[in-house]
Amino acid sequence: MPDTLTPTAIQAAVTRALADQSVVDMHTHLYPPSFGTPVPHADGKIDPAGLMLWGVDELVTYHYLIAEVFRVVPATKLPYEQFWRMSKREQADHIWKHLFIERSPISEACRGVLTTLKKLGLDVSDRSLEPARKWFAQQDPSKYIDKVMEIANVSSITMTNPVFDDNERNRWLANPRVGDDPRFKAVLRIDPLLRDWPGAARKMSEWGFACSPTIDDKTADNARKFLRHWIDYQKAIYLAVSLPPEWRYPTGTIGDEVFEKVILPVCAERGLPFAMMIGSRLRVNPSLNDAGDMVGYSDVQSVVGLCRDFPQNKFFCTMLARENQHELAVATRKFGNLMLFGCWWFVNNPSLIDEITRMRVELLGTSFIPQHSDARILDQLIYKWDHSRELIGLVLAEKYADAARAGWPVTEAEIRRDVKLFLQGNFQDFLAR
Ligand code: FIX
Ligand code: ZN
Repeated sequence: MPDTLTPTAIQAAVTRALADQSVVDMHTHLYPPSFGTPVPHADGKIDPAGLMLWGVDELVTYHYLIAEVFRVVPATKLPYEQFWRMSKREQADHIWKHLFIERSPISEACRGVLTTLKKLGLDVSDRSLEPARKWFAQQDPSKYIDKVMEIANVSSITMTNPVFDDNERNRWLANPRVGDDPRFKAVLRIDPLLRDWPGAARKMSEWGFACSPTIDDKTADNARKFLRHWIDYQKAIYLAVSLPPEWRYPTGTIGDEVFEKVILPVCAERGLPFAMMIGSRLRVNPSLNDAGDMVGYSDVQSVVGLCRDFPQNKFFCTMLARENQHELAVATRKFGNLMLFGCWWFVNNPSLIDEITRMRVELLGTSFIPQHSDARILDQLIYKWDHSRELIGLVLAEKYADAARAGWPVTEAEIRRDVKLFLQGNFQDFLAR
């Protein structure tokens, strides 16, 4: 029997295994340079509406931090419109002053900025952003992606490609190869199909896929054609939506038909999973834009209904509310066509990542995907995975030590095997299944 590890040696083995294992990051909002970048950099070609976000000013103006700064400098002091009229640099200076200088940067989002800059070798102990700005301005975007992927030990970045977003869609139409960067994989994001069918039907009709507000056979056929077209165009590896807390299945409304006649048949036919990110209540404070969304308690039984009624379909699922995590983990025990993933957004905090990951290991063993980064800014890969690797490691070390105490000969090789499943295998196997 290979060397069995003692409980103390297990922690070190788990930490090594997690550090050495590259991640396939299954959900991000990141883009390669081919989608353009608004960030000043070495060769200077800036695209104000470019989608590749990176660098210190983008890091500091992450929507998580915009929500936090309006807590300490309310809109009665700095009106929202005035903030949005400021340049990215001025917004970053404002946030840095109020969340990092005049108060201690101890929120998870603030700590994330610090971890990222530190791991890039950028010293912020002088509390100025200027040296970092100078450094980022010298970077080449494509080379910088390689650098960040190396530091974060991420081997593949899965994008989120909302086809109903004009800026995004026009970039695909302008250049069919815009997504052909081997470091990135595409995901067909189709929220309007389930959040606003009439609006989606109107747009698909404008794009040559005639769809009516009701799902008659012709509409269902054209909507399926629309999905097949964009799956091929983007070479999408799965389809995805985010859904509000109120979402239910079945309801007897048009939403059911969109699932039954459009999305699920195409996903099954193509063998592609359908990802449901459930529980985001959008724009409760519209003045905050992306920072204005919040969480709501959602219905796990609707997910159960889909998994039971559509056994030929594969489903990824993550929920936003802490209160849904236990029921969702138990539901996942019941359906092999359901893959639970990530600590999404408002549960992507150390105390909750620990609680949720611990519960999932206890209920699901090694058969779930513990995390995704949801990075919107490239550099965030560094802190999102650094923080999550540490937290996942604490849970795993404890669970292996428990097994060892119960007499199981835990080995480093088997820890590495399991860690590979957690950070990439479970995702890739589910795609291929
Ligand atoms: O729906 C989503 O994919 C969410 O992750 C985003 O919309 C959200 O704004 C976010 O960045 C969460 O981390
Ligand atoms: Zn996301």
